Amino acid sequence: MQPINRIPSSVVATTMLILAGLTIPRAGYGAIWNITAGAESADLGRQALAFLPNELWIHAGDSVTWTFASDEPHTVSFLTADQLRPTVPHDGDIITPDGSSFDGSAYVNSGELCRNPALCPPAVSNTYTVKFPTVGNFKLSCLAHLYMQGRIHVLAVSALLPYDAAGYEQQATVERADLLSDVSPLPDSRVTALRVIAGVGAVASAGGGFQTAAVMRFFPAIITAHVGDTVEWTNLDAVTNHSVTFGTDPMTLRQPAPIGVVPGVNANLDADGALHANLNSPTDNVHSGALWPLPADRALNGPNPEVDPALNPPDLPQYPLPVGVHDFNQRYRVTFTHAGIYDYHCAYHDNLGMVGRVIVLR
Ligand SMILES: [Cu+2]
Repeated sequence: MQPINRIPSSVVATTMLILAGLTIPRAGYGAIWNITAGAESADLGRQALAFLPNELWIHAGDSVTWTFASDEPHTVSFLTADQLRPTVPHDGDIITPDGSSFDGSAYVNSGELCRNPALCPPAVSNTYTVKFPTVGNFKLSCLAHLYMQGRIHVLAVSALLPYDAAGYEQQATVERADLLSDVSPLPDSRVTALRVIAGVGAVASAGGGFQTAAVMRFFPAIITAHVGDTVEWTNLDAVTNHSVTFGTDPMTLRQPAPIGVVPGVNANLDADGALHANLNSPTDNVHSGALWPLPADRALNGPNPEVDPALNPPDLPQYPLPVGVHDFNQRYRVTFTHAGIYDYHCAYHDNLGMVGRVIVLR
């Protein structure tokens, strides 16, 4: 073997550059990984509330660009370890600039973005990029949807990555197809003449956390009743809130309106806890408030004693509850006192085509 000082320095330099190029993965130079947030059917009724794929292994120094692919808005948000989920995810929240870095020390949040930026003001783009300068495993959350999560595993530049871009594309395609066909839109046995399903949805899980499949439709969309009949709506979605809204949207969507104040258009509680409104005319305004699925029970005494408390969260994985879920109910009833055509909508998802009609005959 020749001593290295016998080799011209230019040859050594060139050889080292070639070796460097061969042994250091390209991603080490700051690769950008392109994935998507959200997916929807052509009619917008089926929504995948998911990061696709929801788990990614990258190198320190790499960036991830999410393209928002649905009319339903989502956020790309990285909370710090001790940070609680913001109370108001949609409005007035801190938004960090496109291209922000996340290393676990400071909050990064895209704000609500969607496929068409014009539908998600003040957004001007349907992409958001986050740079990951340091090694770590980071949880990704959508602040608009509680059960929409992901994980970004940031590895040392020398580490081998398990998947390439094509591999992630394949995973995303499978997860997308699965979520967009996940729930049955019409469980026939539960629909009778005067009962309407206000949305169906299910929570699924992938390696990086929760994903949600939701069908944002009323089933059936058109229903015929007679004067004096009561129609009942039930939200069958595991986590997505919907509303039954006749007329104009109130200022606060979460609260029912009006309640006990407008003669003839009152919304009162039935004995079984369901809100119940009376409608006299298609021009009356009534709003169910957010119809939420009932939350699971909280765990007694916090940690499971069989598990090291230091390793076990104090509550079940579903908790803490999203702030503000205290006025939930899943059911709403309306009695129609006059004939007419009554159009209604979900105040949260009418932009996706979640609308319905009750034809009231004499
Ligand atoms: Cu809805």
